[in-house]
Amino acid sequence: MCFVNKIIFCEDLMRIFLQSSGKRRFLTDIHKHSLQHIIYFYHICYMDQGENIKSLIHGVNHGDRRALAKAITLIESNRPEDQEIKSMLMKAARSLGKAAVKIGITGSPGVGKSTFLNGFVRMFGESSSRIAILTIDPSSTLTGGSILGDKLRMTDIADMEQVFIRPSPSKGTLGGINLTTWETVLLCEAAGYDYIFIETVGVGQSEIEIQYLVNEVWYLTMARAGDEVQGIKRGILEIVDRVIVTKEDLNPREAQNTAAFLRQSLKIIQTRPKKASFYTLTPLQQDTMKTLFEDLQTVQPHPLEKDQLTFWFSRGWRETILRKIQSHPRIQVLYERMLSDVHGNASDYWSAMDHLVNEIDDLWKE
Ligand SMILES: Nc1nc2c(ncn2[C@@H]2O[C@H](COP(=O)(O)OP(=O)(O)O)[C@@H](O)[C@H]2O)c(=O)[nH]1
Ligand SMILES: [Mg+2]
Repeated sequence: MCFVNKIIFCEDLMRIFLQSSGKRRFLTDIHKHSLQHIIYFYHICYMDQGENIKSLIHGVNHGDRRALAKAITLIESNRPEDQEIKSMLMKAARSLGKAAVKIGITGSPGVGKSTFLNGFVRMFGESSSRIAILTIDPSSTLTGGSILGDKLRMTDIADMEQVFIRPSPSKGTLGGINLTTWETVLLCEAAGYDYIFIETVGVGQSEIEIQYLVNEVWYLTMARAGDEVQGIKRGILEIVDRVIVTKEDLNPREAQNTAAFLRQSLKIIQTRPKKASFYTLTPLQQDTMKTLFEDLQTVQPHPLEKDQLTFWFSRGWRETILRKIQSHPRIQVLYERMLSDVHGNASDYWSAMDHLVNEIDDLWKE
């Protein structure tokens, strides 16, 4: 049976199951999932959830990459009905594994982040270290999917036994770091990965927010002329732990100049005691990355700091409240009505907002 037929067969099977048990909730979304995911959701839906989570988490904890992939797929679900099982999964994962060395790789699109990871991670070679690479899927509205090549650039390491590569959806957030990315990191730690590299899209908020997810931020930049160096955003320079000037092969002298200029700038910008380290290298040539690789060995794994956890806690809280309010049927109906009134000039924006807030107040009192 070909793949499409299998999907159709599975869909029919699911339809019968769903209709017979009155659970229709997956019907509309069914076509979005691959065969594997359809079967997986069937399991989640119809088998004892506690048992399911137990076996899934057992797989994750014992290095089963498919179980890890499935667990990540589950936490990526936005469906309200999946939130409970998602929370069961994360509670179970929390007590497992150990802290990994977490590195954020940031820098403008095209600077060479994916190429760098491909070359750098290959240097782990036969070592026993296990490495997870999370790339924020740039298929967001922000980049229009123009830089979809992350995984393509990592062909040298994609088949390495100890490497797990996973694109993470940006979910429309500017720059793409979101709660799911944090939860994915926790799952990778539960799976016992020693190193977790997170490649950001390199634009928008993600450049700054990556600091809440990792032990170190590595900023990749290219050799630039003097004026262009001045254009580098101050925000990123304040938080960066290592500055890496890539594509040294194209113009070694300019690469050195860029590094020197940035070193001077950082002396003024960075107020903390530990200043950033500097490297100029060519991701396509392994020998240029040796020093950085040796320096990585001195980085100790540790869990996120209090201020990092505060960031995720407050973001999670905001999202939870929002979901709760937005999903209330009365709010949903009123929202649609208010929006249409504003479109049709029957109401102004401020009065519409007043109505919505009053409705929330009423719900609050009930
Ligand atoms: N000459 C040269 N080209 C490079 C180097 N590193 C990356 N590139 C090229 O730069 C382009 C963008 O690289 P990519 O890794 O996709 O950048 P990303 O968007 O930051 O992930 C690709 O065409 C790479 O082949 C390098 O060290 N030297
Ligand atoms: Mg990339």
